[in-house]
Amino acid sequence: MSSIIEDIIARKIFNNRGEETIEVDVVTTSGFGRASAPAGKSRGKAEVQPYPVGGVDSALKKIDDVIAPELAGLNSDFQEEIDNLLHEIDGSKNFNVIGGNTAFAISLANAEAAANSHGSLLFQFLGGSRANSLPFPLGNTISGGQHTLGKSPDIQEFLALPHGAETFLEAAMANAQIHNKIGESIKKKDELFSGGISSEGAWIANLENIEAFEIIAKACEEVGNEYNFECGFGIDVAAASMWNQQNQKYVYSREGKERDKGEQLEYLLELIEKYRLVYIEDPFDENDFESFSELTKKAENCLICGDDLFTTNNERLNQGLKLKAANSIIIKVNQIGTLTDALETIENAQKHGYTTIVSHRSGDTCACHIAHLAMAFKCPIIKTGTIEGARIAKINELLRIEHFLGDRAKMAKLKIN
Ligand code: 2PG
Ligand code: MG
Repeated sequence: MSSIIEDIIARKIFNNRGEETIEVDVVTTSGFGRASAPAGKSRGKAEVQPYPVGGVDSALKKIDDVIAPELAGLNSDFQEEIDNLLHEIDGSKNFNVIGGNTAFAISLANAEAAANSHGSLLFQFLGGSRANSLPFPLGNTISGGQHTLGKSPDIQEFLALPHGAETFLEAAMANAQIHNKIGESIKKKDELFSGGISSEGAWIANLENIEAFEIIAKACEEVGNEYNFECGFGIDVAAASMWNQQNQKYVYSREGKERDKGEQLEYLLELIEKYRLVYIEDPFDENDFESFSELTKKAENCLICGDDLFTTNNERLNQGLKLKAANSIIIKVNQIGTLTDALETIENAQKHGYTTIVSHRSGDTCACHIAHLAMAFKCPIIKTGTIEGARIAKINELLRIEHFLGDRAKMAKLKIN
């Protein structure tokens, strides 16, 4: 078996929002890998630049003219070498020459091609034969903020986490059921509700924040009772998109309220207590490491997670570690560019006891590499939707993996009380 790169083929495809994205095939002497890049809507300011000037077309040209000839003949087994070469070809700090999404698609397609060349599944190739822990699915059920238009909650995501499930199948079933029950509750509350969903498959409805909390709390409790295991829930505040730098307040436009840092902290602590939240992502602006640290100190038993805060960037994580800002981190490989970059961040986070959560993006394709990355790199949570094509592709891949592993499959260890 040989895994020498013979060809790199890149094309334009579309994500689930109908936006152009890049797809890359890596062909080796005895294998093949394919990956496509997702896209964020509420992007962190420290993320790498997704495409060069000229967008996807210009990225494709760079692959054909420069990257493919440079990579041809290399061994796809040496992921780090390939990823370093992508940095070298780019030459900038934030991939603004070739584009972070270009680097992402090549990097992931290469990993898959290497695995395939050895007749291995991606998660086993990257994680070894002991990679048998399934992540818990953190599933978006109600959308708000920048993921919606018009009247909806200010908070971007209301996420179910069935952390008491004993199998991935049960967890995925519980999440789908919670989503379903939420839809029924919204319909009862608002007869004009017509069942709209966001690009992540979560309900879009005319709800106040507090109504969304009540509805998801009830659904999680009912489904938890039905299945006889704990179904918790949490939120992605995506607070950077609410932060008004000028008057130093978080603007809750739907609620008609503004909160300064202190009020935001109090508000979130009240929500944690009242609804026993198990998860809060991006509770403060992406540059406010201190407030993250304060909330982490005060909110025991709740995962306080940095997404826009860290942008999968190891330097930003190190900044956070010094202040003990957050206790968990979102991993989106295309925030940083390559698999090697993301792995460095994952290892650093895990070494310091942070819970690592591999995540989809709001604009996504049916590619399911994140399912394999969660398995390979022992991330105990995968953040994705509960329904919808691009989300269910990831859920279904984990179901295939669980089925394939049979008796060896077990759920990850997750620190939630
Ligand atoms: C987030 C994500 C995914 P986006 O904020 O966590 O849910 O959104 O991909 O738009 O950055
Ligand atoms: Mg987020």
